[in-house]
Amino acid sequence: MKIKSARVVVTCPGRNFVTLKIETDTGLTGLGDATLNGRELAVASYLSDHVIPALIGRDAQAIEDIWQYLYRGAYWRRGPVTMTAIAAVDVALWDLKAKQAGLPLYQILGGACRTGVMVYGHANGANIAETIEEARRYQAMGYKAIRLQSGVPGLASTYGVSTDKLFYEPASAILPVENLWSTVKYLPTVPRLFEAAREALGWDVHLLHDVHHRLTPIEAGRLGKELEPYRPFWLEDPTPAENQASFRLIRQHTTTPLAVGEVFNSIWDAKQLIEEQLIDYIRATVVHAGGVTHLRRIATLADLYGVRTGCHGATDLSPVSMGAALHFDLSTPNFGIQEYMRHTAETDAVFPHAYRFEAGDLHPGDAPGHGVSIDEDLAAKFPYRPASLPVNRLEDGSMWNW
Ligand code: GCO
Ligand code: MG
Repeated sequence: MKIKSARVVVTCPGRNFVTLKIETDTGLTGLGDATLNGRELAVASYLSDHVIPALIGRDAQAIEDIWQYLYRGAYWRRGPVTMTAIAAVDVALWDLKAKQAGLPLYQILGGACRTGVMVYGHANGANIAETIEEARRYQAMGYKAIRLQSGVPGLASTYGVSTDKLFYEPASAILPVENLWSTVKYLPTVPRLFEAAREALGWDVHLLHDVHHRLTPIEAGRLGKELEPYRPFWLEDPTPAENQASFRLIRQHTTTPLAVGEVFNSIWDAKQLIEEQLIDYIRATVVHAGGVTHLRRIATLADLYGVRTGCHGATDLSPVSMGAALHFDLSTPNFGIQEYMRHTAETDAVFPHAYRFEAGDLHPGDAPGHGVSIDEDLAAKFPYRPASLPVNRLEDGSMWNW
């Protein structure tokens, strides 16, 4: 089975998605997601200008060799653009291999080792009461795990709070919107939110929270400690993770489980965090961390150290990524949880898929491959629209992490 052609499809059914479609001489096609929020065209160019020409004529079954060719063969290794492009090729090739075998991808990856993939949904509101009302809606839909994000008194906006409750989308204007941040205002609100949530929702539901890289390590230690009585499932991205050793400081102060890595693109970003057991969940995803091939390597390392997976699954990851992630989740022994932000009806129509939600779990379905396709005629009706993620400033005007 040789690669005959490949092309990049950019579409915007509500938000931008970049998809790689690989066609083989046997007539089979494979799909990979190449979406990098706010940097879509950089990956599209990397694929069209540098990767696709090198793929034509190769054996589509040689997934590992092609991965090594694109990774080792690029003198300028790693980085989100390169690794997202490699991921798109990798996922499309796994899709092809499973289709060729006539099996759902999870069977090729070793078979199911659980009955379903536990997911968490996003409850958010302008204040604590609204967030809890949302969380009740998620509970009623059957979710076993819910992320709580609430507005902060005194701040006009904050990460994770949106008007459109099911489809949070932070990328908007052509140039980044500027948000204002205050750690002093934020810090006391989270324990209050969790206290109110436990009172209203009980203890039978997992509760999560995303700090979105905004604290210093010692502030993160304090927040983790203050949340301990409410038994959070995890505290996510408490601080930026370029300095992996800084998580030692957080660990010294709290037993609240930590989840990190949605922005990671390689095993090297997480090596120390995993080997020193500084985190509990690794958030790397198929699309931004080099595909199924590389994510499996990260998960295998994590398994040695008792770290479980908790793959990123925001709406900027296309249904193709969600499909591939679910096959990975179902067949990975140290799976922990999968993030699941629902896509809009337009997005679901452009990407028909076999996965389904049932009683708090997602299941990838049993269609051959990863089970997600693209309706290219419909995709063409939604042309690309430039959009950027916001930036953050402190109240004195200095730049901060968004
Ligand atoms: C999450 C993430 C997202 C990111 C988004 C950026 O935990 O789901 O933090 O909401 O902000 O994916 O593109
Ligand atoms: Mg996050």
